[in-house]
Parts: sequence; structure tokens; C-alpha cells
Amino acid sequence: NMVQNVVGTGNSQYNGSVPINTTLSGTTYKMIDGSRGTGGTFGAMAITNANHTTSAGSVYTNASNTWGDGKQYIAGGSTTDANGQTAAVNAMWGLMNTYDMHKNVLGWQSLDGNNTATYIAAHVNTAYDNAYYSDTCKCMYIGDGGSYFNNLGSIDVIGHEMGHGITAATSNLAYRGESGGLNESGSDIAGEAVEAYARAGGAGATLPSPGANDWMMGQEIAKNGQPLRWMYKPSKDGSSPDAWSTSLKRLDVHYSSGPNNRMFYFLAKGSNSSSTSDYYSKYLTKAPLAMTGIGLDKAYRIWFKALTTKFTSSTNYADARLKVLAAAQELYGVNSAEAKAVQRAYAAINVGA
Ligand code: ASN
Ligand code: ZN
Repeated sequence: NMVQNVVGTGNSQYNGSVPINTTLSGTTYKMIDGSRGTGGTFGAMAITNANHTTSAGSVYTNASNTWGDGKQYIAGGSTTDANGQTAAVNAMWGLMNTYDMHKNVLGWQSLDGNNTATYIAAHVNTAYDNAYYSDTCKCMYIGDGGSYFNNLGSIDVIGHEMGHGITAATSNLAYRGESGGLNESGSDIAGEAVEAYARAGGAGATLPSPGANDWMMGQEIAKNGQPLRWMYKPSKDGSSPDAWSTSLKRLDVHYSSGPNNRMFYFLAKGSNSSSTSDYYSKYLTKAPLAMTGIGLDKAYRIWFKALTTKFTSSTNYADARLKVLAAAQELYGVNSAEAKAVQRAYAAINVGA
């Protein structure tokens, strides 16, 4: 009856061979991480097989502690990965890194900060080209990919989905209009922060310099070179604006996220007048003041504090600016370079001065 926490080998699709936490009960290995999260549906962080339905299904089990073949799922299963374990490996690796980044950098445990365990259901639906968070199950569903994407389990996409869980447990930004764009942007920001943390080795209490992540959501999963979103230049998708305007609130939340994504990129990496010269005449009345990027670590601490302790469900871009600024002032000082950088980053997307 004893359940042991053990470490297995996962052959992931996007990150090579990775150590994944599993349990051993009798002679059966289960894809449960007994060290991350308590309670919840499975008692700890877990990966299930939705098996092409929209329900969670049951936790992945295996006779050995080596999982997956690192290859894209093939309908009907492949000879080397008959149960589609690679999708489960992708999911567990993304969750472990998302959990660790928030715990180690921010002291925030799991979705709610109280360490309630979450899980991912892999293989949701058939040839499903998306992934989503559900607050009903406090869990995430990850598709195998279809026309546009391979398995949706890249680290940044999993960080994005778990980010929705953190937002739902805190500010609960309403998923429409400007607040919905900020909700989406918060998830993209979380996804990139997790990606940077994982790429730098997944350890320590600070985020690495902004160059460790690619500032594109789901670049690894793209079949045709088109990621889900370009944070450094949102308009590259043909639908997202690069700056705020009064019509922003009418866009789909995955497009109205664009300006805030760009604000965060500027905050971490810096900006000058040439960064915005392409939309200067369209949106801005004065040239943005040059700003030195404050780095990903400080930028994410400021954003996370505002998102989880200051934003409300109806926060819009103007309110976000005030609250992100207040967070920067509390963390680094009223007249700090960090606070100034927040003002300039928002001004560069046409919010405030
Ligand atoms: N992947 C999308 C997202 O997390 C799914 C959705 O539109 N809710 O934003
Ligand atoms: Zn989202």
C-alpha cells in the first residue's frame, strides 16, 4: 500500500529528455508529482489521459518509469508510444516548471497560492489545435494539435494556462473587453516568465535576463512558423494592435492583450522612440521617452503584485497602469527607476504620460 515519490525519465517533444516526478505504488508508476500541491482532484499534481474526449479521464500509469518517445502524437498511437505518453511528459514538465517558478521566485504555491493541487488532461478532443484552463476543475486541457500546431504542451503555453488559474484565484479579471485583454496578457507574461526560468535551468529565486525567453507564445509548437502571439510586436499576427486605443475593448481578448504584452516587453527589455516609430503617427501624440529595461525579474515581480493584489475584475488599461505603477513604487521606491520605467512603458503603448 505504500506510495513512494520517485523520479522518472520523460522523453519530451520540445525539451529532450527531462526528469519528471512520478509515484510508485506496488509495481505501477503513476504520473503524479507528490511534491507539488496537495488536495485537489488527485491529491497532488497529476497528468491524466482525456483520451480524445472532453473529460479528464484517469491518471497516466506505466509499468516502467521511462515515458514517451519525444515524438508528435499520431492518431491511433505509434509503435513506440502506444499510449501517447509524450503528451503527458510535455504536460508534466511544463507544470513542474510553472509551479517551481512561482514558488521559488514569488513564494506563490500552485494556482491559488495555498498549494491546492492542479492537473492537466492530455489528449483532449481529436486533433485539437488549442489548450485551455477550466476553473470548474481547476485544471488544464491540452490538445494534440491539428492543422496549425503540434501538441500544445510547450512550456510557455502551459505557463499561460496555469496563469489563467492564478488570475481566476486572485483579481479574476473579467474575460471580455479591456479586462479580458489584460487577463490574456497576464497569462502570456506568465508563460514567458516560466519559459525563461526553465531555459535557465529551472532553479534559483530570480528570473534570468529577458533574453532567456523568445517573447513569442508557442513558437515551438507552430507547424508553419506562426506562433500564437508575438509579444515583442503583437501586430505581426495581423489582428493585434501594438498600442491602446478606444476601440481596443471591442477586440477578441487574444488581440486586446497585445498592447499590454508590448508594454511588458518594453518594461523588461527597454524602448526608445524608434521602437514605436511605426505606430507613432497612428496612436501617440508625443515620442516615448527612452527607457532602460529593468529586466525580467523585476518586471515580473511588479506585474505579479499588481495582478494578484491590486487588480479587480473590472480593471482596464488605465487602471492597470496606475496599479502596476503603485506596485513598482511599493517594491522599489516612489521615485525609483523601476517606477519611471513602468510609466514610460505604458506611455509607449499610448496609456498615460
Ligand atoms: N488557449 C486559449 C487561452 O487560454 C483558449 C481560450 O481561448 N480560452 O486563452
Ligand atoms: Zn488564455
